[in-house]
Amino acid sequence: MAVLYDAHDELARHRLSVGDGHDLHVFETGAADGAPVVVLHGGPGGGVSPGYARYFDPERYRVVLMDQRGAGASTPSGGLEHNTTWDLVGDLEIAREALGIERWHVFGGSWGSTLALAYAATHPDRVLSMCLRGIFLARAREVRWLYQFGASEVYPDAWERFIAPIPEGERGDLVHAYHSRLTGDDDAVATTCAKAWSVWEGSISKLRQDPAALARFEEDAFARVFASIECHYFVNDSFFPHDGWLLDQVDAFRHVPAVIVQGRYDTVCPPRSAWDLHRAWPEASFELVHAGHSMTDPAIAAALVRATDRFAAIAR
Ligand code: STX
Repeated sequence: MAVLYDAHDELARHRLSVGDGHDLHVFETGAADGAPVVVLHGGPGGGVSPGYARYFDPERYRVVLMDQRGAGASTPSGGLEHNTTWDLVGDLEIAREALGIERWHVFGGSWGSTLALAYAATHPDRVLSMCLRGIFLARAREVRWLYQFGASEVYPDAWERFIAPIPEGERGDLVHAYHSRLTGDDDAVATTCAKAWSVWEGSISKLRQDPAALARFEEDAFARVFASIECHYFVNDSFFPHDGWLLDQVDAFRHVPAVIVQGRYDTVCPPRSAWDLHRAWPEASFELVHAGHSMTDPAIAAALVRATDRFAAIAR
């Protein structure tokens, strides 16, 4: 991972009350006078880790990392009430203002790309650039691919473990079958299901599977938060007005400098979505690289760092 910058020193750490009982964990690294960038994590519900800062030159960027509602160290942990895409978009504005930032770069992969696009669609004047990876447009076809049929055919071994907690008669709609168990009264069942859900996604995200990286997905606490927030979003069509809504918003942010980095062998968010976005938004650079889904896959990491190095020069 020599392509990444060294770990950054922390500049500041905040707890930000955004209303509805939600408090967000936000921290900053890099240079206080650097170009501001906000890092949007995946899931939803995945949380950020300090390593996400390593995609930025610490001398040129002020990196803002935040755990979205219910995720990571934000509280209430795993909270599903008042937790929608539009709440997360609103939180970005609250955070931006609280930090005294007029406009910022936006960096996000997977669900982080979804949220970046939703934010740019509604607040295009606040976005200096967009660096998007492993594109997820939250369309029904993408959710179906990941949790019903598609990825199942590439990873039949991991899939067997994913469907194991659900009785055969309910496997025709796995997202809803999981949702009822993740939000049900039986704590032990909810934990078993959360781990199966979380491990499924963790098992298929890298071009070369790394057993060590799976450990986090297997932790009870992480799995409960990650699975329940993801499932909550996906049974609600990620709170978009209609399927494919993001693709219809491109005119709002077409002018924003952007790069789309996509792994050819991404089985979590297959390249169809990045391709559809590229077709709708040819102005954005498009890089289809030999990699899977994970931002740590070497070709993805290299492309992301090239992009952030380039965007650092954009005037605020
Ligand atoms: N969700 C894909 C996603 O955003 C459909 C995602 N997958 N794994 C992650 O995010 C983490 C690495 C952040 C846990």
